[in-house]
Amino acid sequence: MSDNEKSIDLSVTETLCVACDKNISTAFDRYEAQEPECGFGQLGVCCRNCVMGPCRIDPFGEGATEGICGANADTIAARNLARMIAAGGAAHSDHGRDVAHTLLKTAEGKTKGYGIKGEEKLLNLAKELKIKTENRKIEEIAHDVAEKFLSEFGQQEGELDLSHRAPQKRQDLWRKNKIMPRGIDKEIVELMNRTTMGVDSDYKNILQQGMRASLSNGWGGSMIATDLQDVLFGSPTPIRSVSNLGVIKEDEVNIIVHGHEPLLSDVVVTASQDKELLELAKSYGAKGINLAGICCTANEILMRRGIPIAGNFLQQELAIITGAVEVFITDVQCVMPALGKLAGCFHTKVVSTSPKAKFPGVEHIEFSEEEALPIAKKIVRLAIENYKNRKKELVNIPKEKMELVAGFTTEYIFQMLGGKYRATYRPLNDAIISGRLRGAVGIVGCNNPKVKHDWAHIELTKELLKNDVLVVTTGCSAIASAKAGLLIPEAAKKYAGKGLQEICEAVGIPPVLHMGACVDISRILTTLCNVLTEGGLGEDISDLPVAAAAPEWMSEKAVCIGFYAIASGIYTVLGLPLPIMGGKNLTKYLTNDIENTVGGKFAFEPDPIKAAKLIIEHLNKKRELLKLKPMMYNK
Ligand code: SF4
Ligand code: MSK
Repeated sequence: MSDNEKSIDLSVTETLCVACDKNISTAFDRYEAQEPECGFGQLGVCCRNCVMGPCRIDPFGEGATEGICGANADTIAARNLARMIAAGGAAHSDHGRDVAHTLLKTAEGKTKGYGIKGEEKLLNLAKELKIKTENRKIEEIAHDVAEKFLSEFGQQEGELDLSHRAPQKRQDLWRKNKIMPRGIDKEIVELMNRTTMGVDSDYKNILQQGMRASLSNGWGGSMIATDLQDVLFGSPTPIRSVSNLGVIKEDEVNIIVHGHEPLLSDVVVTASQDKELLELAKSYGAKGINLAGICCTANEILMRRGIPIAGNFLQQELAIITGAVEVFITDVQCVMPALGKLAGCFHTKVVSTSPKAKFPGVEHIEFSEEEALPIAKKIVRLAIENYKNRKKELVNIPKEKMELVAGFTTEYIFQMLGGKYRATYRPLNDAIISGRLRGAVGIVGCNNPKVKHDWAHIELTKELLKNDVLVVTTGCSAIASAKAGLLIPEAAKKYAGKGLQEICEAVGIPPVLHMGACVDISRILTTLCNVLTEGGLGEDISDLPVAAAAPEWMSEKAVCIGFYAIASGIYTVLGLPLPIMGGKNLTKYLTNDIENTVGGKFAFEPDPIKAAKLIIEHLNKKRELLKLKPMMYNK
């Protein structure tokens, strides 16, 4: 495959040429080295859950039709998939736990570099959790809120508090089908237990627990992460910034943060603006300190502090290949182990910070909440001192960069539509009811070298905009949209159908709303709850003309998200199939029959235009069932 075929982003194809000249391999090359793919793994029919195996099922029925224990293809594929849900849910939920823990320590006055910036959000949360607020210090309230959420990780029975944000009908459906999440860790542990050798072998029963574990993430761990980050760092409001590798500066000390948790990246922002460190940078001949981010930690500090985005998942190695990055800081999730070796070709120091995520050949400076700011300053100082080692002849910074507006939250959409004093979702509901807007779609998820980088995200997004569909986005898809110029209000005129254009112009918003990092998909869920409460669009999430898509997904977290989306009643289209196709009954169940139980189901469609067609048909079907008016402009 030529470099031009690997991405639609010029900054990527240019940097891949540089890598090729220098004989440096990236994920794009390593993907090609893996071909042909292992068919058994791809179809989900390889099991290594015990050492009587590994066992493989022949998808053509010519060899083994069951494992040594008698597990068939559906059981094996369901167990493998369930373990992906458990791992993905564990990642997001552990993120939520860390944030709750930091809030607790901050409330106790035991951290350096944090405060409670989102007091209004905290008070609303306390009210929701029935925690007393009158005549109490804000720290006392924060302490109780953090403790309450921390207790939900180990809770053994009952229901997760935030699941009660779901519409009544949805909650009843979860209870009836025994998928209402009881405790966050409990659901993950039970799923791991059920999928171990000789426990659950009924694929539907396995995925019932899969859904419960996924819901404990979507309406638990992830939602806790989002809400408590807003308490600690403040709720985002729309903010302008810039994206793509062109944000890296030739004459400044460049620091890249990559990973997921803003606990570290937020204090790095503070440290990079420290006067003493700025002076130090100047004394080393740099004009300043330039901080930029990759993946979701980038989305976090973009939304709250306007820090530029250097790129999405498949650009992490490319940032180092620019030759102009002094320090590349990582925390957890989506960090390629390749970075350490790659940095050895340049002056870049990769610094890992989480005790949970160390990398071979990488310097480790351990992060702790108690000493957050001093540690962040130490890392920034390391970057400044490394500036002198930059090799000018190795510097190749692509010029591509694009303006963006990010930071739309559930609360902000409420205010933006109605104005501060009569906050309401009414205009949004009315736009859907009147046929100006067909519906809304969440486009989320990663990049994957199996798909031309960013291509599926952008083609799908543009096709939906053309058809008067409002798009909300998070994660690496949001970054793809940013780089393609879809996150600016002017994009409405260029890409949106007439109805969507009218809405965007009236409210002054882009046609694609950046709602944050992967954990912030929880913001999309709460927005849908508010739309339902506003009235006129049914009683349950599954009634709404909405859908979800992950056109270039790769992570186990995406599997978990997909499951909580369908279990919340949302039709979800994946650009790459789940690795289950060897289990024919299981595949039929997840792409068809499960809709009768939870109102949502999966579809797998690699062609983004065909995926848009499937989604539009789904939105039209929901509009018909709600007896909404025909589309105003775009039939
Ligand atoms: Fe084989 Fe069954 Fe063991 Fe899996 S659990 S490796 S199918 S014997
Ligand atoms: S960072 S999970 S590559 S979206 Fe959230 Fe991007 Fe996927 Fe990681």
